[in-house]
Amino acid sequence: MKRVVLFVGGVGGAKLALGMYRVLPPDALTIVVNTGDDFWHYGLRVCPDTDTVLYTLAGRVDPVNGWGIAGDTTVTLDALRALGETPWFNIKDRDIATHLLRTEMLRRGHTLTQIAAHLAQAQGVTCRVLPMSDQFVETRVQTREHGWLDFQEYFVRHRCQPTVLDVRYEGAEQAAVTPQVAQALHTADLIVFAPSNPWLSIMPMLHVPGMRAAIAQSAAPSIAVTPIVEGRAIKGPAAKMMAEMGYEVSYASVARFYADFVRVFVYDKRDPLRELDAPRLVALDTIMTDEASKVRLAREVLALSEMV
Ligand code: FO1
Repeated sequence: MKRVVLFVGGVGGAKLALGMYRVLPPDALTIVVNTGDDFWHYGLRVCPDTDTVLYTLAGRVDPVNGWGIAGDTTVTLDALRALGETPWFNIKDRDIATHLLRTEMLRRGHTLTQIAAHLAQAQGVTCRVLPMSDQFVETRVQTREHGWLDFQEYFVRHRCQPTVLDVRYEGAEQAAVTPQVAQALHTADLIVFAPSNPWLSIMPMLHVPGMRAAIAQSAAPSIAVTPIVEGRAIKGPAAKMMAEMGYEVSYASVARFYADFVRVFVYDKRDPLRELDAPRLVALDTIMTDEASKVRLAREVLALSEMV
């Protein structure tokens, strides 16, 4: 049995996570989730990427948005509006229960890792879903128009419209790799980076002190999947951000990002093969529109581990 560690961000990463979850026995799969998008909102600790992965694997995710819970209601948001608030982040009623419980468990002294395990178990998710760290790390985005913004302010409030100048990961220096993540990497047979935004989803995880070393020290080879196809991001602001930060908007830029720690880079078969020294390039159909395509890509990525 191959033990796989999958690094994921939000909606795009959750698609490959679901494919892997369908293909692998649950104890062979560990999903490490970005928590750089986490923030406080109306006194609640919200962990969007953790919840997106859990709701997706539990079969509860809103199929239109790819985040939140299918069929959720907006009674609380409407009540807030009636009280004169203009909430810009759509936390709906059932989703709020998750944030309430997480916030209360934090108050009782539980770690993010323990809370994610509890939320997974309560929703019937049987693989391990591990936050990248138990310390709070918060991604901040420097924009031309508004200066430094919290990630969700940039992403949701300003709809990724401001021009990105820089990104930083606040609190990362004080964070640490959890024993659970370290153990999973130590015993892994394969490490996979999902098609998530390199700067907003993967980088926060790599900034946790010890994470790069744990990946490097693992005997497992690493494979990354492109989030950029035909010069466009499958989802989110990756392509726009890359252009604003001065990168060529192509899978080649993302492959270069991974060059020093990934052996194989999966680009999309719709794109031409480029000349790169490293990593080794493999073309697959990376577009995941339905469950069958998620399962197919997961199988094909796992099959690549035979050649790395
Ligand atoms: N994304 C939006 O674009 N608008 C929202 O109002 C929004 C609310 C939301 C609530 C809970 C949750 O878990 C995720 C939510 N997201 C929303 C998605 C989230 O901002 C992003 O998908 C990730 O942080 C990026 O990976």
